[in-house]
Amino acid sequence: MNKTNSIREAFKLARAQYQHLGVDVDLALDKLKNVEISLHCWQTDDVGGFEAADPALKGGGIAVTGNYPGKARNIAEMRQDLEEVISMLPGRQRLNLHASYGEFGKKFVERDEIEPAHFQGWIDWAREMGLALDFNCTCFSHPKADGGFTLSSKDEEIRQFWVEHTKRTRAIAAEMGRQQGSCCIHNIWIPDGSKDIPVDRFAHRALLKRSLDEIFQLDYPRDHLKDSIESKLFGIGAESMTVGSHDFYLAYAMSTGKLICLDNGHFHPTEQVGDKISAILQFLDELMLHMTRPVRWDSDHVVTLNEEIQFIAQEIVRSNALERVHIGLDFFDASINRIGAYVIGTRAVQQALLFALLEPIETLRTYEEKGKLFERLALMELMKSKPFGAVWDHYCLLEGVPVGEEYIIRVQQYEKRVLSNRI
Ligand code: RNT
Ligand code: ZN
Repeated sequence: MNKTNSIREAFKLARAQYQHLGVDVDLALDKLKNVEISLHCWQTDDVGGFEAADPALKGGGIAVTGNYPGKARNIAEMRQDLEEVISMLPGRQRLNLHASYGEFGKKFVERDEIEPAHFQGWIDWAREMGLALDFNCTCFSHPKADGGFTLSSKDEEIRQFWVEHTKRTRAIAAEMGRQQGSCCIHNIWIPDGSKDIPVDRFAHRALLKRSLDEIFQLDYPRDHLKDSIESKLFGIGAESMTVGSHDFYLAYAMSTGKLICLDNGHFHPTEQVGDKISAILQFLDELMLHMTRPVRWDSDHVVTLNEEIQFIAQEIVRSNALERVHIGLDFFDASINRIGAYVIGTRAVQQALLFALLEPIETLRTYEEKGKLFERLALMELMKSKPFGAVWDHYCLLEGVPVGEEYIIRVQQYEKRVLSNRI
């Protein structure tokens, strides 16, 4: 039997097995196909950006390690890489850009001077690619972020600088949303915090609140722009306090109807983002996720199909919230082939979603309601060895993307043909 036929046969048998358990595989695949994953642009170049400023300057705990050859050196290379990545992914993607990736030409454009025009090239390229864009203010990698505080700075000039920057990035995001006919999510993450014990946490948080109020003064149509705010527990050099903590942003989001962005690297190691989804969705219409893999700390390793990611996917699906939860990726590993990193990470999230969609949820719920807890646990365990891989492979086949290990070869070829020439 040739390879394609064996994938088809395996799928037929797998589908029958899921059917016996009351799971509709075709319905699961239909749902999966419509889930958009927002690819973070910053894995292409180690969060460098293409401004004239020094890309090595990061701060706030964004630490990229590794020097694997082939990183994108300019926007053309970045697009080339993203096109290659997307050609290896099933399903639908978006692209999540940072403000530091504008097309500024040779001129240095200050962050408080950026405009939609600097992103028109991205909007046009994305349209051709059939992608929608999401966007972020870039409140790090800048001399005015060096003091450890941006939107919560006690230095009024610095605070205003970042307020102006973020007002502008919202305007750019709204313009993206308008042109692409799909709402753009604008996410705010700031590095603000302090290494050692501060005595004026209150003032910094009051300043952050004031800045956000100023930034959000202008309303945009909700089908052009939605705002999300991303909390964090700590960063390197900000171990003792992070101004934008989870309590702070959750309270702010609750009181203003903003989206909260949950990055699963931004919590205590035993705290689970999966558990937060059904809690927050009782009060907020929508939320945003940054899917990542923290290894001992917020290390931003490439996402793999681990229990943490599976739990998040299960909770989205079990809460029937695929349309209320916006899924983005956030990792940056410079120690392996960067294109391969994207493919591994995105596929891992998609696989987690598929695994969740193939759950015999009705049976599990019935067991739970009847107090049949052994049966519930047993069935959840059994699902782990069902032929989920056969469903996934067939999905990739239908989507016309590399099946299984084929993408390893594709990544190797791209490395040889393109990446290895970037020296
Ligand atoms: C940092 C946050 C933030 C960044 C990106 C580059 O800890 O996770 O989302 O990773 O904005
Ligand atoms: Zn993040």
